[in-house]
Amino acid sequence: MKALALALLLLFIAANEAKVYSKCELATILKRNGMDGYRGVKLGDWICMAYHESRYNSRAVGPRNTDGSRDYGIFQINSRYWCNNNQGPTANGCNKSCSDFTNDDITNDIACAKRIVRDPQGMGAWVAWRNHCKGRDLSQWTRGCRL
Ligand SMILES: [Ca+2]
Repeated sequence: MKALALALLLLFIAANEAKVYSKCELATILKRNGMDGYRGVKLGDWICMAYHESRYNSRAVGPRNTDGSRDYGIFQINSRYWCNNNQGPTANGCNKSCSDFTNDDITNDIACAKRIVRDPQGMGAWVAWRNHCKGRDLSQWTRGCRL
């Protein structure tokens, strides 16, 4: 009985542990989903952005922004514009619940990121990309990955 309780506890912990992708794991998934060169955005831009936004943590939820919104998941998708967290006004441009962006299946996160980058500001939508990736040599972000 004790062993069962322990097993259940471990299972519970595992289920709640954040999924943190490795650089190359993420690069492979993004490439497979057509992100390399999407709207002229290179794979390195996406990887660099995701690193600085979420440290590759697919369950990351950011602190409250000044407008009351929050940012969700590996790409830190914003609840004011792109998803609904039922905590204030949203344009919900990706027509998703924000909780769709905090699970380990990043397929819909990718679809929404593609939608975001189609807007005129492109990758500039991500502050971390502007501050850490824009105009830089991004070769390190795909280095050592078999793509
Ligand atoms: Ca997801």
